[in-house]
Amino acid sequence: MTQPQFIPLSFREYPPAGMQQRADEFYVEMKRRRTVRDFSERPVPRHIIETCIRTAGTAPSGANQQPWHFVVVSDPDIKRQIRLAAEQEERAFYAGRASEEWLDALEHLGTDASKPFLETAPFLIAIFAQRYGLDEEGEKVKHYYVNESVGIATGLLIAALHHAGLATLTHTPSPMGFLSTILQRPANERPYLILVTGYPAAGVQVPDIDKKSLDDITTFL
Ligand code: IYR
Repeated sequence: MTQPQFIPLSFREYPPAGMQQRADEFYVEMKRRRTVRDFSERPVPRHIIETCIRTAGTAPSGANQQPWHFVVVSDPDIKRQIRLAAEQEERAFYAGRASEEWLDALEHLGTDASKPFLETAPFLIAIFAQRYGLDEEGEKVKHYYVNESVGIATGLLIAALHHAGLATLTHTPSPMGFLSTILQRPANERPYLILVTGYPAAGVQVPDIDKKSLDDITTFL
């Protein structure tokens, strides 16, 4: 075993008032975030996406294995293939694969099997979870807490894109196996979700829903 190496922590402390202000400002910014389902075709510079993915890549992960891969799709032809495959699954979902209970739970969102945003939005970020890693010899390396790790990275990516001034949609057609085929991903990777991003379409409206209160989501002991 090699000895673990340690370096000084780069940590910033703020005076209490500064902490409160930072916490407040971040909350105000994040609560403006809404899932958008209607995107503009306006292009977005690729380096914005690159920086936001770098942010996602700072996420903590099980044993620091960083079990994620981001496939950034802007090619119209590949976007079209994804749209067609996703809509095929969604048609089966809405026409009977989903239970009545599930469809009832979705009703207030007004979603259906039509997914034009998969072609309109300038970028689809397909996020893959690496169920296991591969070492230099191609041997399997066990990965820990894969779902948790990729979920945290995805959360950071959503926050980073929002902070940069872009709208997002977390899209999870189910099943999503077609993504591995279209995007030619290796067998150790499983599609996790598609993060659709770009500018919202002009005049877009969102469902009139709100978030639970602090009391509803918290217990202090
Ligand atoms: N994947 C489907 C259905 C859907 C499921 C959930 I859970 C949502 O929060 C929203 C939609 C679709 O994209 O329409």
